[in-house]
Amino acid sequence: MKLYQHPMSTTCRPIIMFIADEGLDVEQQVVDILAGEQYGDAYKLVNPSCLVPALDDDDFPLIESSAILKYLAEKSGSKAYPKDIRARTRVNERLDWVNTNFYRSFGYGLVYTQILDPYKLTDAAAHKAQVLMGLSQAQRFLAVMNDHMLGNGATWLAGDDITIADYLASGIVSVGEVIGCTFKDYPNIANWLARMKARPNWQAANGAIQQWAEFVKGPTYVTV
Ligand SMILES: N[C@@H](CCC(=O)N[C@@H](CS)C(=O)NCC(=O)O)C(=O)O
Repeated sequence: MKLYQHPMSTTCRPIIMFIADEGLDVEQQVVDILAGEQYGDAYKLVNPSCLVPALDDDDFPLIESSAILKYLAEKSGSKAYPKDIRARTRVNERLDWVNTNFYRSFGYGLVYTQILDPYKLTDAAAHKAQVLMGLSQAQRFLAVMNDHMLGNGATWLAGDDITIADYLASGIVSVGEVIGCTFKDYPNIANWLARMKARPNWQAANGAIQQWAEFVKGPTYVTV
């Protein structure tokens, strides 16, 4: 089994950490997305969308971080993807929510509009409005995660134990650290992220966040 990944990628880091935490035997190949390797003919055969991650399990190709996490967890019988129908559906629900509402508003709306050129409007006034709109949408969904999903003393996003929803979500929440987010108004999120960061494989799987932060250091960013 082979994972095509890049260590800075928001959607690869959760899989890299899950593989490490579960001790899975998965070969990993870095696709240099900073140099455009994802658009080369060789990688297009792996993922025609030219994005990482992608998995190849004995000629079964799979793209999409959420699907890859589910596949690896199911195949390895991981407790992080419970078998009980309601518990599993709760995990699926959280994964969908994180991957759509939350990633769109926080990742694409607030973070990427400030540090990734393809997502920035070029007109300065329009860009400012774009970031403020991202901020307001991000705040809306951060409040849901903080007050509802992680409210009432919840330790993890989808029940009493860590699940693959926590892996995916922590990859996305932590990309906020690239622009200096501290989540000070969202203490339940900050504490949950600290729990994820205390896990032994966090730094090895997510260390590239600091590298990315160094690359984009300088401007004052709009943060939460
Ligand atoms: N929905 C996809 C998103 C994958 C994605 O956006 N990957 C980014 C890295 S986080 C990428 O490969 N970017 C390269 C590019 O846009 O050229 C997933 O969850 O796997």
